[in-house]
Amino acid sequence: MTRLKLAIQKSGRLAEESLALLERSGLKFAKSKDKLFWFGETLPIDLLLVRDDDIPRLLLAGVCQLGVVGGNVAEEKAAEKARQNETETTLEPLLPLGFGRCRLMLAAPEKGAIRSVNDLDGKRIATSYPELTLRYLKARGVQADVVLLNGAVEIAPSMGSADAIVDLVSTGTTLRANHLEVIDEVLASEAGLYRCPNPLEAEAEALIQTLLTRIEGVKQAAEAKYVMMHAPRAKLADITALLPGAETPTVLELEGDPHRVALHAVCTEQVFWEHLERLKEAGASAILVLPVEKMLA
Ligand code: PRT
Ligand code: ZN
Repeated sequence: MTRLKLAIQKSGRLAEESLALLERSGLKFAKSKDKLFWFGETLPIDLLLVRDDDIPRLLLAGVCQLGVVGGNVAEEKAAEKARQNETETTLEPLLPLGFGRCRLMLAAPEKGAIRSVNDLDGKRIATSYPELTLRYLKARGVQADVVLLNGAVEIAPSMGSADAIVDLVSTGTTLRANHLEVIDEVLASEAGLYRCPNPLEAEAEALIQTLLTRIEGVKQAAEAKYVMMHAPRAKLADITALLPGAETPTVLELEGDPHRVALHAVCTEQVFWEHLERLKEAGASAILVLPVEKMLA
């Protein structure tokens, strides 16, 4: 019987949401005491809980077939492989997951001499992402020294050990606290489901497809709403056009009222108050918006 191993971050920014997504996709695990290996009880997919930086290597080595990791970490590994001319072994993203969003940014001291990437010639850049930084500089024809730091990158300029940094930013608070400002974006990142590069036997590939379909369903359902309302029969086309991401709605008779109908539709995009206000203006009433728990298109 084929079993797959899926690696997720053990603890950190991606850990909770990775596990929650898998659980919403119907995966249940027998949790072991050491918290490193959890046996999959509902699908033959076991969990490996590791440091996020280890995930690309585990996938490339075929120890795990699947992994949830930030695009920044996956791309850093891919850039390293590409530089070593091992392009045939890059990591393949299967699906972006919509959480862990951040941006890898070039930043420099506020109101300093560095205003653009072109001011970096001969300068020192501190980063935990040397490969992505080198790739970025090379693409712009800039020659700078890349200083590898595995933490506290943001203090390097004030310590005098670098002129600029390339670091992850989400809210920007860390940059502001260190009197740094963004000069340019190097990479936009979010968590993704990645797979090992080598093809697997048919049963394993089918299992990956099952997981993908479920995760896609969970992602869609997270935004989807079931919308119900009463509407003038004459306004059906107008009202349908106002529903965000809706397919053909279901139309039901309203007992004793030939001019109005009940309209039900699944909206696959977010439904805001503005949408409801416009529906009301178009003649709809008794509008209800319900959450959708699961979807299988
Ligand atoms: O122990 P392990 O190695 O598994 O974890 P880790 O400490 O390496 O990673 P962790 O948990 O901090 O981050 C895991 C992943 O979350 C990263 O690889 C990114 O894909 C994603 N992510 C999203 C972030 C951020 N947002 C983020 N803001 N990772 C790090 N940061 C840091 C950033 O490095 C900087 O120090 O947060 C600081 C900036 O945040 P703001 O909000 O002040 O801008
Ligand atoms: Zn890490």
